Amino acid sequence: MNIITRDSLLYRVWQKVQQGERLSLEDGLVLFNTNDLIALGKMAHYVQQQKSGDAVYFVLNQKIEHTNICVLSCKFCDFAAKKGTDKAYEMTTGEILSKITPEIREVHITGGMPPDWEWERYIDIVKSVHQKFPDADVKAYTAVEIDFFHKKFKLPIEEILRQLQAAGLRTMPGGGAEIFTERVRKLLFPQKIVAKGYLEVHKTAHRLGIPTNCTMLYGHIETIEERLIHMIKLREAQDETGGFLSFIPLAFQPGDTGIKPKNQFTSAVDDLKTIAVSRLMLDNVPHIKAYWVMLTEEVASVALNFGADDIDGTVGQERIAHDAGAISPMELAKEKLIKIIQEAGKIPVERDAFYNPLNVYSENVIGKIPYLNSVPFYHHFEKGSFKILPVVPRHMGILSVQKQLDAGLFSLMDYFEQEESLELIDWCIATRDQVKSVMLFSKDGWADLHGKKIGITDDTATSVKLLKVILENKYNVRANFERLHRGVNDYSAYQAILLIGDEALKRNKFGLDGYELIFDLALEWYNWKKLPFVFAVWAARKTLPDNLKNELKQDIKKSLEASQGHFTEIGKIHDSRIGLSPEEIESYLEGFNYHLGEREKEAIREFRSLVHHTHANR
Ligand code: V47
Repeated sequence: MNIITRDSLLYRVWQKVQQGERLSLEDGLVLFNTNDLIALGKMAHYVQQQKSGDAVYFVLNQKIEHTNICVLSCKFCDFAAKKGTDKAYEMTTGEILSKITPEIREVHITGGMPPDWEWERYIDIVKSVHQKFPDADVKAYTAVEIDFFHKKFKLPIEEILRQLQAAGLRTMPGGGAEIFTERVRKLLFPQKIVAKGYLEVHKTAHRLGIPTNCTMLYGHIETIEERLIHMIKLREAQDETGGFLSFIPLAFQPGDTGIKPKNQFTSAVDDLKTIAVSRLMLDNVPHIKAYWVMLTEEVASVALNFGADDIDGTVGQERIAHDAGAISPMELAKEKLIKIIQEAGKIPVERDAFYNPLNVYSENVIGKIPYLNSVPFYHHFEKGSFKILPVVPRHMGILSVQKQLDAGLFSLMDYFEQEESLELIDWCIATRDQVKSVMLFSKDGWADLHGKKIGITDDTATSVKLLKVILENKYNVRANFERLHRGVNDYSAYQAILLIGDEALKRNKFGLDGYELIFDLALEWYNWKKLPFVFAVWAARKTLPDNLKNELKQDIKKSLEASQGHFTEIGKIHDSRIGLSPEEIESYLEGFNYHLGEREKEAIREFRSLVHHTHANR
């Protein structure tokens, strides 16, 4: 992509972005200081497109603020009240449940810190919501609240999180980060936990398999440098655990806080810059949220082309921002959210708390597997009539069954299941011998895995089936399988772990602690059958009009031709993300055959018959 700007410093940062290089604090200052807002937005949009394609996510969510009574007195907060005052309120569990309706998919629970609530009451809220609304993911309690529980109830942070998780907590909100520097903390919220405490709570949650969000409150007394320090601290924590799902820059609402004049909101320019800079600095955080409640719908809508790929949700009765004078409505209907996203030229994707796509509101959508081996198909893809939705293979299959996708690179098993409605187009992802990215990390050799527990990736059915076929038919071994969830996992309960995609590629190089043996499933297959293995095939919905099918075929062909012979360039862009050298990436990509030829078709037939005629079919 080409960006024209008269800001030469900005152009230098753009070159780093294109190479996939990590940006420094100094680069961040260049981004904030530029007058070329449009070029900055385009840079962030480029990164956004690489991460999320054309998708913008929203969730049908309900915000619950169970009480505003708070022992803290943070200067920026107009929501909190002291017990016994007119403004103070407390909700019973029954009142909380009465606010949730069956279509809600995420319940976001946060509140003040009252002096007299028992620990059981917090657990009861999570448990009751989870039991009465099992389809709604509970996202509850900020790091500040967790730290408050830890001190008040004298329980270790890990124990608190474990108990909440057992009660039904799925993810955690990012509130309470404010600005990490001590200068700001002392002036605005001296009683709150320090940056280290906030990050420790989140990292502990990540290790337990609870993904979280992270936030930054901006537009009050902080400096630009302090915003960047804040982002860099979050980026470092994410390097350690990978458990942050999204980053939400929260625009300060002055209200009656006295910190700023009542009507002096952040400017739209500052909001858009902050969103764009976050996208560029936080290279390892998957999503950036434009929280319409604090930005207004208008600014949030523009932000969807400035790096943000999430607009939060319907929200339903928000209080924290509105008590401080937010001028946005207190909730938005689903149809309104869809319209905002469509008007921004994006695909509205209704999601769950883990960013799994539930419904896609657009036509001509192509699914894109978010793994390195599919990059040659998409790197030079000129979208024309299509929009691109990155989605892991399993969800591509689910969306296709629901007729919400028109074409894509389907996992082979998903294609088998939908052969009646899908038509193959001439390309695939097939190995020559080894694959390097579908790997079994094991404590035992094949024969000793009999009766053992194997943790398997939740992302695709094909690799899992291949593993079952190899175990049962090649080694006559029956093992027990348990699905891992996306993100951080505790592997200790498993004798072997099946990983795929970039994670497997990384672990293949650096190893997985405790698992000495590493098996390449495609190589196992090749040594056994002397055939390639086809992991994924390009297919389009049979009902897609012929002109669009032809356009798609041309697009794929052109993109693949433009990529082949340029794998080093792709390698340079992706090396830092994957942790492989550009040469290693080049050799990895060269190991694939992308054309669906006769041998690949024979391999598909062989695998299909093994899947159909063996126990592994179950
Ligand atoms: O922690 C308080 C902030 C946060 C004001 O994780 C204020 O998905 C602006 O964290 N002006 C709560 N902000 C909101 C929050 C959040 C919102 C949406 C989604 C998610 C998520 C998290 O609001 C507080 C504080 O940082 N806040 N007062 C104010 N006057």
